[in-house]
Amino acid sequence: MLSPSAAAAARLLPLLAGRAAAGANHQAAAALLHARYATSGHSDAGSGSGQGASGRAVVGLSLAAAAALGASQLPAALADAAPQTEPPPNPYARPAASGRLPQGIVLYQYEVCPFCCKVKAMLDYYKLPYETVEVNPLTKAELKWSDYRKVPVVKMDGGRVAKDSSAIMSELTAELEAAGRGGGDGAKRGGGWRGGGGGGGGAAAADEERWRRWVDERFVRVLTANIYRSWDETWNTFSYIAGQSHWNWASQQAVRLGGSLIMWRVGKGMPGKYGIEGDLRAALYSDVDSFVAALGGREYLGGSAPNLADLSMFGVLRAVAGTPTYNDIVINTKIGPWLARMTMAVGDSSEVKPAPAK
Ligand SMILES: N[C@@H](CCC(=O)N[C@@H](CS)C(=O)NCC(=O)O)C(=O)O
Repeated sequence: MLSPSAAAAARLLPLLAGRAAAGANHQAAAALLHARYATSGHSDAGSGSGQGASGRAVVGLSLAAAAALGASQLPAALADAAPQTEPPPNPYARPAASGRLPQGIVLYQYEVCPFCCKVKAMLDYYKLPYETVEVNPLTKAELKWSDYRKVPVVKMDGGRVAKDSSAIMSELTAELEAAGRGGGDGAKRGGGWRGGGGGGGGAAAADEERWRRWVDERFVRVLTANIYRSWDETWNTFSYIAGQSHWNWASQQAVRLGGSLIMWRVGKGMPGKYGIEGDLRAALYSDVDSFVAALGGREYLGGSAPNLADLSMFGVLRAVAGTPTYNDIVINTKIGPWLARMTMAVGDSSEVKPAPAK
């Protein structure tokens, strides 16, 4: 079994190199996190396969990568995280609304974490302005104030906190609905909910919840296993990630090589651990097409406007945009038209960038 933080690390997708906002230290820290569980006997595959010399080599390499990147927080890297406070038991249920539309939203995130990208898709769609804070995955220094040690975490109204991507989305939706802006159809137009998959109860709500769970519990895993399916793809993924960054050349190469080595190895165990049978790409295409089939001719799962299942799926896919896996999905499945509609519907990011310090 993986420790909770190791298991979560396995779901980081290309976090290891963090696409944009993360500094070089963050990437090195993430590399070490992966190395820790990949070599601790907590095989991601749960196979208990010997880690031995190759494991030590991976650790060595990631340490080298970390050193190249100037990581300064190695001891903290190996300290176990503080006890986690669990999110609500059913993160898919809308909690009671406070009646106040949240202001001053701050999203604590890893740039390419699929769960964080779900929340961003929702914030962008509803045009709720937000700031992001990139969290160091090892020290979690930015989350010092919180007893919950994963991302995403959202702070609103100067103090109110929501944790877990699905719980955050449910809570924000409850507030939007209370303000007459939530749900499926009419959401962006300020109209009421009119039969989308939102909070209206009944079959539509059950369907929305079922697909939200599916994205979290199945699709994220199949997608992750695909990104690290082969050496070539892992390399391409990290080349893309490094290419998106603003790091210097040496840092880019270190992350590219160290990240590829570690995640290629971890990725090999994912199908077994997650119970993904057969060819990984075939499983991915089949999953994507089952989502498209669920549309049943509608524009979105939510009807004529996206619901939370649409936004979750879109956010997770957007987390890997630019990777070979993403391109293959677009080419080999029927998701294209829905993706195009979602891109239009979600529109520009509503992230507010703080003014650069003078
Ligand atoms: N169920 C959670 C999962 C969040 C999660 O696993 N986040 C990962 C990043 S992708 C994380 O914070 N891992 C770091 C750690 O556990 O130390 C959600 O939907 O928000």
